[in-house]
Amino acid sequence: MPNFRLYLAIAAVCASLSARAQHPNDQMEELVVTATHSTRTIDVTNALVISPDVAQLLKEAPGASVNSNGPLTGIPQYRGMYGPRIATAIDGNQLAPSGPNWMDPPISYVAAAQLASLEVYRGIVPVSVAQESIGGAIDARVEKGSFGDHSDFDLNGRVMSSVQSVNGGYNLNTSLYASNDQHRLKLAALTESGDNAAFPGGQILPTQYRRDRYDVGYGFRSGPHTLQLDYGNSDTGQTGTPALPMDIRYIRGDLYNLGYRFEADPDTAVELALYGSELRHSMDNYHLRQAPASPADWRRNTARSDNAGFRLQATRDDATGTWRAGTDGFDSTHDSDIDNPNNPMFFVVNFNSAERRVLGAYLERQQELGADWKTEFGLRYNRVSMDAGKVDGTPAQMMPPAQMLRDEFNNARRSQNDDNIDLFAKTWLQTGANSSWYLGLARKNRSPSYQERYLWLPLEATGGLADGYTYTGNIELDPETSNQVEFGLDYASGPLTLSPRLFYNRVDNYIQGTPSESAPAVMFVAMMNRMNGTDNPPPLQFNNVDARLYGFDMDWALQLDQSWALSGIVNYVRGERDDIDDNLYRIAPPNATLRLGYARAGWSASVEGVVYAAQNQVSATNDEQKTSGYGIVNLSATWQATTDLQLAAGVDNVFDREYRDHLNGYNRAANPDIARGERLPGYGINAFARAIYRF
Ligand SMILES: [Cu+2]
Repeated sequence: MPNFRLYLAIAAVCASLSARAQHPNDQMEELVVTATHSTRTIDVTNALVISPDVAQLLKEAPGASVNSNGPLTGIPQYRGMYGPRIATAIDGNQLAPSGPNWMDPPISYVAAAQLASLEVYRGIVPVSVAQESIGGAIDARVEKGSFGDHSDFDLNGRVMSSVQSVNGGYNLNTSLYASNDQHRLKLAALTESGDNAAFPGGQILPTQYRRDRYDVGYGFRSGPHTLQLDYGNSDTGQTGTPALPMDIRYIRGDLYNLGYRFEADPDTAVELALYGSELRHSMDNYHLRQAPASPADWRRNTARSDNAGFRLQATRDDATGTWRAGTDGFDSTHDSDIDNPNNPMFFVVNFNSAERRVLGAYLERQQELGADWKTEFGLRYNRVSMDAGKVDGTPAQMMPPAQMLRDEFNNARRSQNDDNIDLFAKTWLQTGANSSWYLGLARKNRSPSYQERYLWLPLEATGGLADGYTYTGNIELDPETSNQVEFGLDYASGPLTLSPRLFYNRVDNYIQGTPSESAPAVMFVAMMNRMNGTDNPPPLQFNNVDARLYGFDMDWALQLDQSWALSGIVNYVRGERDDIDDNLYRIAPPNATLRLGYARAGWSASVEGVVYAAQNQVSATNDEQKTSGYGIVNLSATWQATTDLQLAAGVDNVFDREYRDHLNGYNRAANPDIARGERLPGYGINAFARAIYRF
């Protein structure tokens, strides 16, 4: 474990520096481990979730779920939308995954132990928050330390460590901050790994994982100017993704950020960010899972994504509200090449410089319309430009249908431009001391992903849909346009708070795989079946259809007395096709969480029940399997042992219940305990412990 040695070296430096540090008068860690919400966002930063997958924290927010394809590859779902329909901002910056199947969703580049905050926007997302936010937005802020108030340097830091039983997983993170009134420096190191996870019927193969991460940050402040430089290095090693046809060999990322903030006067600020990332990835179907019997079927995929972006925003406060105006750009370029280590002749150029560029500008206003009435509205224009280079592959040199697909693709006009205009308006009306009514309206767009436009050969490279179908793209796709309305109430009276929301979302040109009408694509899959003795279904093609998503979600809390409290979440969403009689694929079933908590000075404990209904509203187009309902019970406790040391422990799935999470994919790897094609089980009983030490 060479990286572990580097981790220990950094941790030792941190520890020796801290020994000389002045003891900061830190705020005590919040003992409450549930989510809290404002009118705009739900903050899940302090949730006690032990998973290495940050996406799992989102389940603490009403409306949010996770499409999981492996231990590190949770794809956020919000109100039935997922993947590129949900914007993820890391310190405001975007990132496009290197994996054509989203083995590295943007949120996987957030280290849970280094979070300053993790928020899910509730419902309609303001246009200043993200370029494309048709289905929602997640805002992750990384802890950078804070400037001091005198010229001497203060040193402080945080060590967070956890272990869990279900996979023997551990996580160790050390962050060190040194700052005075002008400079702040951050060093952080993370290492984590785990073995294959257990479920009541055996093991889920392969679900081992390992990841290391290093971060350096430097901030400089002088008068009204603040400058921030950040570099992060993320290194994911051999990690299973049993719901996908291959497993991760590595995902290596370099992430860069340069931020500048100028406060012209107390009411006016200008912010500029320049950022980028270089992500390198390889995956295969033979090293973590049982290799295909025929050496001819071994596959390795090497992929990369190069991302660059900027944001320029001006904010001005006045007596009745705030103006926000800005411009932003994000460019990502993707390459993906498939080969076979047993056959040097075999190759497929899967994506060749597939580029997607979004340039945007927006204007947004928050306005107080009186003591009881406030509103927020805005307008954004995006120009989305996409292109891709020519492709080739051994199949196209040997099989006429693949040759036709290649030539058709290479001769097509692949350059595409979309002009998208987003609008939104939200308003809150306070009625009496306890109730605030809410109404939101929006029109949002999403241009196709590079997979949806440029996947030329029938393959499963679909941004992690994991439905088992091969797909081809469609260069001529139109952007999705959604018209959304949501309505709700925020109520707080004495011991009771609740915030129900009803939403309806009609999506024109929703991008969905439909049975392919491309004769060469259908012939290619049929020929492959004859050659390999397989019976893969005919391919799908990404096409524009119509869809609607609607439902209800709510979080609530009831303080019973000084120590006891009840709280919970209720989620219900339906996703339907509007053009034919079918359901949308991979939609979270109705579910509810009920938690009973006990808190006293210094410690707290909770028992939580999570109940999922069956999902029978499945997609016939994607041949989606139904899933039965289930319930599990989780226990946790937190103890503030000293001002500086917090200990927590718990047991998830206390009764070791065997269950199937509808949003887990189907098993694709050989496993004596789980048939191929069967939906992957949830983890069995998991005891865990976590310590956080501040110095
Ligand atoms: Cu991959």
